[in-house]
Amino acid sequence: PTVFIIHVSKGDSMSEANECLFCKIIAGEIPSNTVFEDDSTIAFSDIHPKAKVHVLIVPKKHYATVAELAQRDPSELSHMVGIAKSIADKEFHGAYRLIFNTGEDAGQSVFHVHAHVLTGEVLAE
Ligand code: D5M
Repeated sequence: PTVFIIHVSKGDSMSEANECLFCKIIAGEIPSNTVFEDDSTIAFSDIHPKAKVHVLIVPKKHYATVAELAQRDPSELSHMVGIAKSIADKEFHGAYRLIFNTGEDAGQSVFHVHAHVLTGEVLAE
């Protein structure tokens, strides 16, 4: 008999697509207020805004954390930083705060890497 070995490890898009909230947004299965999209990256409004403009920038490929992204796809990380700048240029003369919560104890709740861009107003410290 023919034996098929299907290898799905944690982190593969095949398994994550079924469970990951941001993979579902990227797939269009959950609606979002998209403010930017290209082949590799999407940006949409955070549902619990912590500033006048609060956007999440998300690579379409699933990486759990910014550390994993930096190691496996550094050009995507720098692409995200460029998108943050262009959002802030449009919204608030290029002033913005860029946050990557990393790990549950630092407040990461969605384990698909995302940059929080806070802008649109003067930010408290
Ligand atoms: O950030 C995860 C962020 O994701 C948090 O600020 C809320 C936001 N969030 C959760 N669900 C949605 C949907 N459906 N649309 C938009 N934004 C969402 P973390 O750094 O992982 O805590």
